[in-house]
Amino acid sequence: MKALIIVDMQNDFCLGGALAVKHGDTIVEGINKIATRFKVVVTTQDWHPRNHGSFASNHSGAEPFDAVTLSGRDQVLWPDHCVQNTHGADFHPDLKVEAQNFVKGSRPEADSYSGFFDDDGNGTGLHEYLTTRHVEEVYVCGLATDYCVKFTALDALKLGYTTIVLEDLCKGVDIEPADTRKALEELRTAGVIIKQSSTIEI
Ligand code: VGL
Ligand code: ZN
Repeated sequence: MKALIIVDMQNDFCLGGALAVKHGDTIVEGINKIATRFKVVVTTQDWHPRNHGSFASNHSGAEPFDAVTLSGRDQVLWPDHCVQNTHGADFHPDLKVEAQNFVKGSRPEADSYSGFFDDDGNGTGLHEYLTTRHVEEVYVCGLATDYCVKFTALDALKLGYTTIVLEDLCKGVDIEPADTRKALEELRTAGVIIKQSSTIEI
C-alpha cells in the first residue's frame, strides 16, 4: 500500500504567515490533485504551545534563526509560528484533502521536524497508523523541504518505507540560499527517491 504524507501545509508557512516559505502556497492545488489518487493520505501539523522552546521570543536576547541548545540538542530558533488553536496553525484554506492528521512539536521542551518522532524520540502515532494500513511506500510533499519534509523523509527511510519526495510539491525555507538544493542532495544520498509529481504512477 502507498501513502501520501502532506507535511505542514499550514497558514504560517504560506504567504503572509509568521514563517512564510517562499511560494509555499503555490503547491496546494497540486497536492489536492495528487491526493485523490492515494487510498491512504495523512497530514502532519506543527502544533506548538506559546511557550515552545523553538521560539526566539522564549529565549531572552535571542533573535529568530539564531542557533542554541534546547534540552541538550542543537536548535534553530524561529519566529513564533503554528501556535495551537490559532489561524497560523490552521491548514491552508485551499487544502482540500481527506486525511488522518498527526500533530508534532506540542510539548515546550522538544521540537519536531519529523512527522514521525519529536526530537526527544516521542512518536506521533504516524508509524503505527501507516503500519495498520499496511503501507510500505510513502510519498512526501509539503513544507518545508529543508526542514520538516527532509526529516520526515529520513525517518520514513529509517523505519523501512520506500520513500519518495515529490520535489515539485515541496518548497524550502532557504535560510541560506542553497539549503533546499542541499537537502534534496542529502535525501538522495540517504536513499530517498526524488521525483516530479507528473511522473508518478499511482
Ligand atoms: C518547520 C521550522 C520550524 C517546517 C517547522 O514545517 O519545516 N520549520 N517548524
Ligand atoms: Zn515549528
